[in-house]
Amino acid sequence: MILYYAPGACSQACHIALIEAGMSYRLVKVGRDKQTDDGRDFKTINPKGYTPALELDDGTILTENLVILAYIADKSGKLLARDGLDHWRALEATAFMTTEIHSNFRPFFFPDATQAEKEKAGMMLVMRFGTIAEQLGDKTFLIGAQMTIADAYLFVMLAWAAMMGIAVPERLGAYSARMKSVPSVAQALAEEGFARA
Ligand SMILES: N[C@@H](CCC(=O)N[C@@H](CS)C(=O)NCC(=O)O)C(=O)O
Repeated sequence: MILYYAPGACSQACHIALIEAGMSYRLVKVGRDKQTDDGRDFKTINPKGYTPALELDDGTILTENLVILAYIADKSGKLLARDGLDHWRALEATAFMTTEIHSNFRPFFFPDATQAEKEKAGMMLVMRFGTIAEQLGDKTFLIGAQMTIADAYLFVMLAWAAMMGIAVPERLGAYSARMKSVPSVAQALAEEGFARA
């Protein structure tokens, strides 16, 4: 499998998940110019033009973080309870990451966004991270004692919050620091060129 990624982008959640799941993968980096580091036009691979994209062994391309994460969980039997409420809670949390958290970061990456748009999105993010902190409570991971696909996504969203100066509850700061020591997270960071903090 090939994961098309950009360093530090939301594709990092899939990267962490692939490692945690123990699946074999190859990384292909996509630049801002939409060229892959092996010299291809990324839009011929994913016409949507964004990462992550996962190329399966038969050449099929899967896109959308939520779907790629669910695919990795399904194929590996890891990172998502097979059934029971924890299965649905993990999917619920992953959908929350994509629709309520990730989407509110857009103005921070969009060069034409106004200050007012950034402030509004920032307020939403503070509220959404508050909800996540409540859900985390005293647990090690968001859903319980086991890491799930929602944690892989949350880790990346918290890194973005730190980068953009979005204040998050202390509990999430501690969670993020803990996650950095999880071997799959540390490996993904190293493979994407981030020195271990
Ligand atoms: N709906 C997509 C959004 C993915 C996305 O926003 N990717 C960003 C990186 S975090 C990207 O590649 N942006 C560059 C672009 O859209 O041109 C998903 O959930 O996977």
